[in-house]
Amino acid sequence: MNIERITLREIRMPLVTPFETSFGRLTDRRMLLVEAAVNGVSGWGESVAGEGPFYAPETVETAWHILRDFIWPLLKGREFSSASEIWDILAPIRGHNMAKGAIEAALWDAEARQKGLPLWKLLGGVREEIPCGVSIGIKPTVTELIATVESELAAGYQRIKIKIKPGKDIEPVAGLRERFPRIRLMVDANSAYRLEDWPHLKQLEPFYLMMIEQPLGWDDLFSHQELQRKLETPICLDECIHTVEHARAAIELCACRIINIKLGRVGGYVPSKQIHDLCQSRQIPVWCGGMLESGIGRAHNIALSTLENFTLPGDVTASRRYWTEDIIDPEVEVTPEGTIRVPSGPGIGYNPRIDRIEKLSARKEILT
Ligand code: OSB
Ligand code: MG
Repeated sequence: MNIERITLREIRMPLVTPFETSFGRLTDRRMLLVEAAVNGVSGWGESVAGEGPFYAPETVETAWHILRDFIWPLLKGREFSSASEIWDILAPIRGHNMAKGAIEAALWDAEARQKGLPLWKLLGGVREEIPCGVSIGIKPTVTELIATVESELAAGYQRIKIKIKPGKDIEPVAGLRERFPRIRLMVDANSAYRLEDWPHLKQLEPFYLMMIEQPLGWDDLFSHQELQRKLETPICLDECIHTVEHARAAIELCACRIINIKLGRVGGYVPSKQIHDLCQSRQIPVWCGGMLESGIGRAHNIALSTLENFTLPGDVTASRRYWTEDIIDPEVEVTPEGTIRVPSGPGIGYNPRIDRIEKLSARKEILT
């Protein structure tokens, strides 16, 4: 394989409803798309970097810069036999996983298209249908939250995750549990608490949550170990796990009992699979996180979720939950049972709508 050309595009799309987390409120999404032209086919990837460095250190701007000024010079003119080699080729660049993950995923899509295979099969996926959960942003009132949960359950989703932050935690969880005693429920704090808050977090225990996602510092494994010792509820790590080494440390320290894998956060399919395999060997279940992706990133999350140890429902949902009109054809749909049927076409199995993508592009750069 040889990359003829990379096209970077930045698209902007308004969210159907604003999404609030402990680190901010989002009404629009800026997304960097990578199109890689490889021996006559196009592969697509999406960088999940946000507009600001508030979930992780990278931003749309840093990802663009790293892709253009450092990643492309390493890849340009280089012969490789499979996308599985890209992660090692990019090793001289430290960090910048969201930039690396976007191009790596695009090259996996290209390789699968070239071979006429669905990407999930090329990756060794085992599941033709994936279980889906939803992530619900912080709502102004418990009444609104309950109404939202009601409609997501009616749509079929198998588990509910709500975002929490100090002051918006015990009350919404208690309210939901009272109304929905039997649903699979979890919370995500996006690092909004400190270890000293543990007695407060302890108050969540009577609500038998499936897990508490990333309660403490975004890079603080040690405090999560201390907290997990004090809690019965499993801790799931998201932000903290950006390498397989961090995953190993988290598991050995017992800093978590579940890991959320995001392609962008860890740098692509090869590191995702390494973390997946490590977790599987240690009986740590994983699930696929989401970053409010457009259809391109969403399609990649579906492919990733077919790997064997993705046993818990992920934050992988229908296009219409976020977008009035997605950039892929067909859009991602969820069955009444709360699953997504994995597509059988080549590559990611959804077709990028190039006209629409071009129209939405605020910026474009072709690297040759
Ligand atoms: O922590 O999982 C997170 C969105 C943006 C940044 C971080 C997170 C999220 C979500 C959304 O929870 C999940 C989705 O895409 O549906
Ligand atoms: Mg999270």
